[in-house]
Amino acid sequence: MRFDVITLFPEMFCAMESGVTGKALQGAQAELHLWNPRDYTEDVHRTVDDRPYGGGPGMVMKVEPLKQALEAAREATPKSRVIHLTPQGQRFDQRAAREMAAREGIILLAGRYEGIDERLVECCVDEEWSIGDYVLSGGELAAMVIMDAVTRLLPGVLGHEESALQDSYMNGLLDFPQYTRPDELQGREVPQVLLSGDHEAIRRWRLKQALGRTWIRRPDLLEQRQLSDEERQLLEEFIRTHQGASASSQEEA
Ligand code: 6GU
Repeated sequence: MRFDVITLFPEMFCAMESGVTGKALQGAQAELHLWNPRDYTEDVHRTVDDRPYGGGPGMVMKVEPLKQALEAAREATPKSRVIHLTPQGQRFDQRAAREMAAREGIILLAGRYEGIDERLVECCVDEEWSIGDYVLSGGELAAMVIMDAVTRLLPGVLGHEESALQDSYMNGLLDFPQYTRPDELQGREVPQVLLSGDHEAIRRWRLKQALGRTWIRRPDLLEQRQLSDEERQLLEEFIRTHQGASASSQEEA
């Protein structure tokens, strides 16, 4: 998959060279092309910002260099849709990541300052996405979040062991807890079932933990998801032991 990013800070994207995204960029699975509006300026100061009509604090990205950079990217990859990263966009989630991973490429437009001219959005942007309800200083980190989430879903990027199918959210639940050596750490033991070698018991325990955690921490995710008979039964067991445990801790208190 091809990622084209329009950014005033191309050097930030060296972060993509590490880990899973780095491996995908080295292999044939992902490609990254960076387009800097500053390279499309024509004045001696290479100006990339401009004053907002109507006044007020802050600056807006200067139209002409941004438009030129965007047009150059679109020419290089005509089938890719242009995605503007903005807190005003739709909320990005795992479903959006899966959908984007099926595309040949995307052009990610990372705004800076107070944003970009609305007429550029109207003429040249196909989609607007946000990564959450907080304000970042620019779209670059959001672009990298999307690149990471999408890249790990591309065929051949994750090995068998770390398959994305097992991830949190792929099944609509939070992940179960993980443990590694030693089997006792500061008086805390690894749950016995994980040492038992009973794969079916381990599967059921992990599913129960995933359901229980989701019930406690993200009940909204459970409301969006149908439970199988087995899942419903495991969650009921979890809730019973959870309520038993919190009742006895209240007695102690
Ligand atoms: Cl996409 N951009 C900016 N500047 N801030 C954000 C965001 C995007 N998503 C969440 N906060």
